[in-house]
Amino acid sequence: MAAAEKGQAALLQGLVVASYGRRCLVEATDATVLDCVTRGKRADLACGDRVSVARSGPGQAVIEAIAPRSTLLYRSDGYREKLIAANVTQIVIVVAPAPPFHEDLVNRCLVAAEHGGMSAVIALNKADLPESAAAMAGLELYRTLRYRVLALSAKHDVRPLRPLLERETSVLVGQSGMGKSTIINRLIPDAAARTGELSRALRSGRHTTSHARLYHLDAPGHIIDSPGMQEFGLHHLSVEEAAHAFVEFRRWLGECRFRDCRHLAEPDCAITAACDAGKISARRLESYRRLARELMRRD
Ligand SMILES: Nc1nc2c(ncn2[C@@H]2O[C@H](COP(=O)(O)OP(=O)(O)OP(=O)(O)O)[C@@H](O)[C@H]2O)c(=O)[nH]1
Ligand SMILES: [Mg+2]
Ligand SMILES: [Zn+2]
Repeated sequence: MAAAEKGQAALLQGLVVASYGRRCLVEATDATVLDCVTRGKRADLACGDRVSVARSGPGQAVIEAIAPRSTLLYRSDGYREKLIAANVTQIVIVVAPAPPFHEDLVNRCLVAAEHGGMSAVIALNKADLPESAAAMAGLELYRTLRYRVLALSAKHDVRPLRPLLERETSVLVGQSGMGKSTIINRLIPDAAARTGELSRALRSGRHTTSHARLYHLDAPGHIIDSPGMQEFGLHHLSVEEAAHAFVEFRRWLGECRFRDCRHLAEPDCAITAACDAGKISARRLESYRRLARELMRRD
């Protein structure tokens, strides 16, 4: 009786395909898309969340529960957290030769992937541009760290990326203007129509993405487009966790003179020694140190 009154029999399972604060679009298991609101002030849903919803009107529902997440990708600065995507298995970091990309941002995306238990791929888009050879040379470093690095041109051919997406839930992340949405439009024909509608509605020549959006691939797998970012705050990490997320540091961690070494300027630091010996790239160590100093200012 109580259960029937609460309408529990009518609960539907679904997948959050877009999230806008307290509102989100949920694709139910019967493929209908419902415009949903959360209860109370709850606004912590992310694209990719699995939810239970109760219908509240035609095409509308209320979120009743969020299933435990296997992964959660998010940023955090000193003040707030920004959820990017839930339940993704893989992060595709999209970079391009132009506009120039920031290596620190790539490193921070990799740190977030390592810390969050997701695999990471680096995709150099706009391979049709002449500057792409130099950009690819700069990315060789990541190959030596055993990350997958590939080149593609969303304008011409996204095939190099396809096999990596099958059976994964991937999220495209990176700076604005790298071509994430162009890649999505190439992969998902239906997506192009949707972004086209949006830009016609807004009558802005710009197509910059404002919210994450999940799409289904024609093969098994899902892909999430996300808004471009300039910074990737990692204030939810400790300095130790940050060091551990630089994969090539791991074999030396624990070998410094001081047990609480932060690998900045301490004497007999195994990480500094490994860098001096050419085993760790100075670019990566500097990037780690910028992150560590930022986290220490927070503390
Ligand atoms: N030459 C070239 N230009 C491209 C390619 N892919 C995308 N672009 C261009 O790059 C610009 C930005 O592309 P978007 O797909 O909107 O970039 P985005 O990463 O989604 O940007 P945000 O949504 O702001 O994060 C557009 O003018 C695209 O036409 C490519 O492979 N080659
Ligand atoms: Mg975009
Ligand atoms: Zn050290």
